[in-house]
Amino acid sequence: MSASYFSDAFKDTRETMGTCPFNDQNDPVTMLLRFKDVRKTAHNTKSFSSAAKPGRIVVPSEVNIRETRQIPFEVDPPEHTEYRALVEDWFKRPLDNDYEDKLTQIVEAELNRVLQKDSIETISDLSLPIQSRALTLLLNIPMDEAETWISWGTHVFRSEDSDLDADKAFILYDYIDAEIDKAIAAPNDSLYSVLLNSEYQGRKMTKEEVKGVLILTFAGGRDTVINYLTNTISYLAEHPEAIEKLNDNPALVNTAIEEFVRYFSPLTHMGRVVKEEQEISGHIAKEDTRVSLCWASANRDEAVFEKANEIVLDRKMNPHVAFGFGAHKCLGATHARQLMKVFLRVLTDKVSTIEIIDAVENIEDWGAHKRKVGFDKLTIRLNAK
Ligand code: HEM
Ligand code: EMZ
Repeated sequence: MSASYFSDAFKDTRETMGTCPFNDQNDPVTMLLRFKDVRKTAHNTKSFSSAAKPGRIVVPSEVNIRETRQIPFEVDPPEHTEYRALVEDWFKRPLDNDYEDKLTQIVEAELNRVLQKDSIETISDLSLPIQSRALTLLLNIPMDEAETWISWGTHVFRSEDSDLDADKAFILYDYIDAEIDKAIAAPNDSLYSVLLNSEYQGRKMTKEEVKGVLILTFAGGRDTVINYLTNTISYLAEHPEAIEKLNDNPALVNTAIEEFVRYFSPLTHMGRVVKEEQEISGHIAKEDTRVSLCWASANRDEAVFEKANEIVLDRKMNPHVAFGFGAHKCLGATHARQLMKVFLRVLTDKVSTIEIIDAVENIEDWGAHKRKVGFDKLTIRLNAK
């Protein structure tokens, strides 16, 4: 089996049942696997709520490691709409030419650095540094701040031994508290200060609300982006002809970034708490139980995607839900897409072939289903043009 093959882990259950139970820390969740059900449920924020106890809509649940509500992620309309409006424009800044130029400089510098080496470990030597440095642009803070985040490792809530690591999570929470206090003492042009100056329902945002936005910005955009970059490298290593095609045809990059994110679906699923009992593909979703929207399964649904298990770089119709669907669709998607585009452009410009030396897969365990989401390690050699 090749390193860049990511199987459709939910295929049989999606086709025969449509849903499947997963026992998460005694708060069971029913995973919704069909594209149609995932979109319909994501759209119905009245019956399927995100505004539960903080951490409860995440699978595995984070109720034991977090009290701060992530904003706007763990809020329902109409409150969600007002919070989201406060940050929407800020999260569109990646479309500015200046932002794209700076992203290009970051990716070029990182690739130039690793091209000098005989071999590299993709996650620690390339994906994590690029993700972290790029995030300083989104927060509008000095680039050297990324060194601190790089030292934290890949996932802010996870460690080698455990999916939910409270000690590690508190490193991030304490860091954000300190940064908020710094921005109060010396206001600047960063996201921290912009949020501290924003008004929600006619009053200033509280420190706790600002912290909720920042935790989400750090957590939501970290291992998703790292897996995207790393998994794309594994594909290009095993499909060297794609490197040339992408380099010769800039328009192909636009469809390729969507296809990679569909195929890899870096965020497997996200939960909702049932507010009003509903039936979904034969499952009776009872009040106060959880369902999850399985983006990864929906994105391989053959009722919607032809050749769903293949990467088709120029796929024309691609209504994937890798960035979610409806009110909560990913706020970081503009940043992620710009980074993915720049990354493909710069990489295919500088590199002719990529050799995989060693690959250790990262397999998520969803009970009956084991899903490859990325790598724990991907050692490669990059051959410069
Ligand atoms: C929401 C995926 C990158 C910030 C979401 C959702 C998905 C998703 C599926 C919907 C969650 C739901 O409906 O409950 C991804 C993927 C990424 C990515 C696959 C990378 C390839 C980022 C980045 C950031 C970010 C880089 C910011 C730094 C957010 C935020 C929300 C969100 C703030 C919540 C929006 C809301 O509730 O209104 N993301 N994300 N994401 N994402 Fe991302
Ligand atoms: C939460 C989530 C956000 C959660 C849109 O997704 O990403 C997960 O990786 C985090 O663990 O807390 O931020």
